[in-house]
Amino acid sequence: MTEITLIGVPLDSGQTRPGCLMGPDAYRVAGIVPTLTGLGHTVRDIGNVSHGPVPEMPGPAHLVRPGEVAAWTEALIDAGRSVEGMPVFMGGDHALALGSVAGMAARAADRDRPLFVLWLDAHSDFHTPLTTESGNLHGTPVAYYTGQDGFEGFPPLPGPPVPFDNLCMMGLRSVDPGERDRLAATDAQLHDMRAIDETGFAAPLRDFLAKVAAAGEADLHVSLDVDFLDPSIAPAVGTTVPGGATFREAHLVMEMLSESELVTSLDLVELNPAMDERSRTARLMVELTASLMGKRIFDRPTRGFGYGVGR
Ligand code: 6HN
Ligand code: MN
Ligand code: MN
Ligand code: MN
Repeated sequence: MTEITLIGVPLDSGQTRPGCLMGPDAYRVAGIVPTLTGLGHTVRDIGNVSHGPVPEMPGPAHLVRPGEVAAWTEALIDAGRSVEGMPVFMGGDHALALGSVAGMAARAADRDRPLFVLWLDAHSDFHTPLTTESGNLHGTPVAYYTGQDGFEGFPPLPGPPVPFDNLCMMGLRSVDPGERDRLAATDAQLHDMRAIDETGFAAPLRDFLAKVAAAGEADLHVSLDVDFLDPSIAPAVGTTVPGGATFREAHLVMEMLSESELVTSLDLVELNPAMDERSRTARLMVELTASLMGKRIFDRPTRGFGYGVGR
C-alpha cells in the first residue's frame, strides 16, 4: 500500500479562463480521500498550498501572469521535493507541472534515480515563453522541465532536466506549429491519436513501462490532463479537443500503470469545475486515480507477468 500526499494547487494563472482554482476542492467533494483510503492506502491531504511573492518578469508582454506562474513554480518545487511517498498534485491548470515535474526530477536525483514522465494530454505543452502565441503558460511545462531556453525570470531547475529519452506523450491531437518541429526533432516518444488508432494504447504503453522497469530503480511521474479524455465524457476543461481517449481506453491506461507498480507521482490537471456537469468530470478523474492506485475488477498477476514489467 502507498503513502499518498494530496497537494491542492489552486492555480489558474497558466491561462485566462477562471475556474481551475476550484479544482482541488472539486476532487475533495468528489471523494478522492475516501476513495483512496478505501483501497487501503494511507492518505494525507496537506490542503491547498500558496505561492510566495510575485516577481517582476522579463519576457514578451503578451505572457499571461508570468510572475504568478514563476512564484507557483518555486512553491511547488518546494512542496513536492520533500514528500516521502507519492505526491498527487491536484490542480489547477497545467502550469502547475513546471513546478511539480521539476520538483520530482530533483527528488529523483536526491535519491540517485532517473525520472521518467508519461504525459497524457491532447496537447504537447512544449511552447517556451518565446514561442507561445496565446501567452498561456499552461502550454509550456514540458519545455521548462526539459531545460529549454526562454524561461528567464523563472526559477532555475532544481535538479537535472528530464531527458527526452525518458519522456512519453500519449493522446496528442493538438500540436501548434511552433512546437511541432522542435518536438519531433527530440527523442521523446510521441504517440498521437492517429498512431493510437492503429496500435491501441496497450502496445506503446507496455513498451514505455518496460523501458522504465529496465532502468532499475527509477521514478515515474504521470501528468494527466483532463483533455486527454474525450470531451463527451470529460466536458469540464477549457481546451477541449475532439477525438480523445474513451472511458475504456483511459481505464486501461490507468490499470496498466497500476499493474506496473512503477508510478511514483501524479498530476491531475486542467479540471475546471465551473464547466462541469454535476461533477461528472471530477468524479471520472477520481475514478481514474482509483484505477491507477489499484482498483480493479479481478486481481491480475503482475510481477514479471503479462506486461513484462513490475518488480
Ligand atoms: N494544456 N497549444 C495551446 C497554447 O495556447 O499554447 C494550448 C495549450 C493547452 C495547454 O493542455 O495544458
Ligand atoms: Mn495568486
Ligand atoms: Mn496540458
Ligand atoms: Mn491539454
